[in-house]
Amino acid sequence: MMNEKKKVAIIGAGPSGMEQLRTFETAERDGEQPVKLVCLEKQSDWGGQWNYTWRTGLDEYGEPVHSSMYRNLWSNGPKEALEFADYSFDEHFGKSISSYPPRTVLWDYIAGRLQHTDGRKYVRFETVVRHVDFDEATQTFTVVSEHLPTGATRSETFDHVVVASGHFSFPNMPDAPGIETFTGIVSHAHDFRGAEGLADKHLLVVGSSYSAEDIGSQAFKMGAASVTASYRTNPIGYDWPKGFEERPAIKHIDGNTVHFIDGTSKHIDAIIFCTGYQHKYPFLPADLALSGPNTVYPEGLYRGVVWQNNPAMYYVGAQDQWFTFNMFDAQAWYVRDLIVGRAELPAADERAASIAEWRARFEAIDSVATEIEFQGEYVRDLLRQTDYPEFDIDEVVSIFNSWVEDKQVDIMGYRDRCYRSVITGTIATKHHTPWLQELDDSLERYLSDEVDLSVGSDFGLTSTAR
Ligand code: FAD
Ligand code: NA7
Repeated sequence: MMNEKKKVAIIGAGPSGMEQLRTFETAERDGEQPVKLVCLEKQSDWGGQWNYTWRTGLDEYGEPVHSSMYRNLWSNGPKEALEFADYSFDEHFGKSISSYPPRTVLWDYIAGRLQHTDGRKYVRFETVVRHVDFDEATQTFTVVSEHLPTGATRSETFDHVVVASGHFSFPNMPDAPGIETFTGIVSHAHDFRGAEGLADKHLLVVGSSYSAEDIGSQAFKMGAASVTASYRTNPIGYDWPKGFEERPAIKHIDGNTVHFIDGTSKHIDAIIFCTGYQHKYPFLPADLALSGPNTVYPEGLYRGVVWQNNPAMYYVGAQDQWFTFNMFDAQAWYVRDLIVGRAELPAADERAASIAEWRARFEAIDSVATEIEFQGEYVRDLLRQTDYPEFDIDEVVSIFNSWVEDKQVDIMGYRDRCYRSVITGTIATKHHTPWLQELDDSLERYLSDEVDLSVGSDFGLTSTAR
């Protein structure tokens, strides 16, 4: 019994789950496989959010559709800010590519790191986790899962559970007075799949964060008659092109007329609620489930990954995200090291003190810049605990800050900017077609050498890339 390998379940094979797989796969290549590993993934392929589906609502098995991504989605931040430190874009594509690739290209990159490894053998696809319980007597988790095509259920025990099921899937859908009288289409960003159908329509997006900004921009690109973004707290505040404007909160809706709290009103054909997502883990009992708002330092997680009330359970990717893939890597490396005993878990009171200290720093965040800085410090702290390859976090923070400025300068042109990789030093290649003119988002078109620099904005090289 003493020498038996620990059993570990990873729930979800999105980027976070795949990165957790990578940590054990790396150990295996180094000649050791310290655990018995199973990854349970409800979709038929890996990639999580990046695994696009045309479906909305329920899937072919009646399960809630996971991905909130849309056909024409392009990276909303520079790829240089998320690059894996142990697998560069240059290595994957064999050439320099632009800083803001479309969804298909990023999926290819994420999958590419595991493609030539044994990682996939650990994943049970089309298998949804139904329930997780912890038994105090045996100190093990029971994980009940269902193989969706056959309906076969399975109950297994594990020493550790890594929750990597994402938190941008269950819509936060508020009400609005009179919305039941609205005759156009009402939806949430989770179900948005493409803006072509919004051509010539007057669109209202509710919210003032990434989804409102990007879905509004997609609609503008595809020829919407107008785009209005309604904010609750602060406007997004960019210099929007003609036909794109911001208004405060909705007061009430009367048929196709939307009234705002500043006394103005507007004819609207379609409303998309871009009002964020809930932390929802329907397979977890309350004592194991993270809840609360989408923040860069959720309550109850030591070093952002260890469930304080039961430190045999971990969450990867549970934070709001500036850093993404490189942060998930740092988290996954640390989780692996805790599981295999390379890193030592402090006692409960020490962990509580650390959580309190980070939460105090989190409460002091008062601007976008300090939030980015905070997340950079968080990733740095994790990296110090592991042997994940070092990368220049200060430079990534500076890339994020330039990105924020780029959007202020030209919200419809920021994706044409180029940054320098902090991993390889390579400067991104300017994409052959400006984002606003590019209507083909396929991998093939993106990687083709066709050059069309005659149209669109020419923003040039950013200062950090020089
Ligand atoms: P997810 O990608 O959500 O993956 C979770 C996985 O868990 C899924 O495969 C799901 O099927 C599986 N799962 C869930 N529940 C169960 C269950 N009960 N049983 C089994 N499996 C389960 N990030 C960027 O870096 N750049 C971007 O441009 C960007 N754009 C985004 C745009 C949108 C619209 C959204 C929603 C997110 C975007 N993100 C972006 C953030 C994105 O969430 C992360 O890049 C990344 O996908 C998070 O990885 P994850 O593995 O933590 O979660
Ligand atoms: P976010 O970033 O969580 O933002 C949610 C937005 O919705 C934010 O602007 C909120 O305004 C707004 N919100 C929330 N509730 C309401 C109500 N009741 N009324 C009006 N506005 C509301 O979600 P996103 O979907 O934009 O982004 C999530 C991920 O998807 C992200 O990682 C991206 O990369 C893509 P607030 O400022 O709180 O007043």
